[in-house]
Amino acid sequence: MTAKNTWDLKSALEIYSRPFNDLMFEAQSVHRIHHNANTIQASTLLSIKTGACPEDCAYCPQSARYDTGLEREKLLPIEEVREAAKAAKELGATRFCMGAAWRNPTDKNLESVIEMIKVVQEEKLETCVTLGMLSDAQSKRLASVGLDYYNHNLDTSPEFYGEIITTRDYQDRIDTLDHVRQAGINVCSGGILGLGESREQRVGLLMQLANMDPVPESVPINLLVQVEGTPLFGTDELDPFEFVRTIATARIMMPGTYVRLSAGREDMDESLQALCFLAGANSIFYGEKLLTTSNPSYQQDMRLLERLGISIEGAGGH
Ligand code: SAM
Ligand code: DTB
Ligand code: SF4
Repeated sequence: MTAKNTWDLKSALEIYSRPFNDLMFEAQSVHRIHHNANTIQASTLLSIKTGACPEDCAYCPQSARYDTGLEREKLLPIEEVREAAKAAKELGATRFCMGAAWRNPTDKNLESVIEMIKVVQEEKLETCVTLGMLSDAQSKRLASVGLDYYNHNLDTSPEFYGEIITTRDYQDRIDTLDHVRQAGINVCSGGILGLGESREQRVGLLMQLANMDPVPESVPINLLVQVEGTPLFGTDELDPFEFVRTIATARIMMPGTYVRLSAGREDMDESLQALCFLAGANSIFYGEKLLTTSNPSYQQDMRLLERLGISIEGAGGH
């Protein structure tokens, strides 16, 4: 048993604010103790229910409250899930993550998703779903079918959270993560940067994640994809070095965790992505689409990884 982490804002901020080269050196040193420095994990995303979400997350193109021109869709037919899983496997992804624009799934919704999880398992991929809030019983039901990961993000620090989402509170998110953890499912939880938050608030998010007991196995760090029609469209762009600092600090605070360079890679050039890997990011979303917005193409990513000498973990033949 390892002791629970008790990071405070002062010590976490001290790390985050070091001279850039010192921070990068420390992050890379920690990274090498806990991970292979030249491999990354790759997950492919599929939106199984798109749009018309009742929540008001100010960054999200899928909220029914904002006119983003998104077509609302019913639950995806199971054969489309199978095809997408096969294609992801073929291209070298090892985990398949299905997302639904729900506040929470009904028990009937959950059974439909379970059929999809089984189809993905048949393709010998790890499974992850992100469906909104979950009850204790629903988490146990997902665990009983062997779901590997549940994604539910804290998104930002508790202090800034109310500026971004009003339809559910921070504690609701923590409760869902507790249910998932108690059920024995691996936890994937992270956040978004570039929402207009302060440096303290970026560090505040990392503190919340790093002080969880145990720490999430997977921490996605998204850069806001600005979508016209959402309240955050037009927000001042985040200094890219602040993004890299957040990744490096996450690596130092959560040494054994997979830190995922998530949404927003399309808006980053390749040198910036390489800096993120150097800072300790060791996972990506791989595939031409995130949930509703675009991601770099397979060819672009393959070329980048080849140029950097990075390979995808566990991808047979790749
Ligand atoms: N509805 C579920 C929920 O909110 O938990 C699952 C899907 S939701 C789209 C998953 C996560 O995607 C959000 O928590 C947020 O961190 C991220 N996300 C959504 N829109 C984004 C955007 N425009 N840019 C970056 N990340 C985004
Ligand atoms: C996460 O942290 N990022 C992914 C996944 N978990 C579900 C979603 C990113 C969504 C970006 C906006 C979109 O494509 O709709
Ligand atoms: Fe709905 Fe999830 Fe988007 Fe929030 S982030 S509006 S809960 S789909």
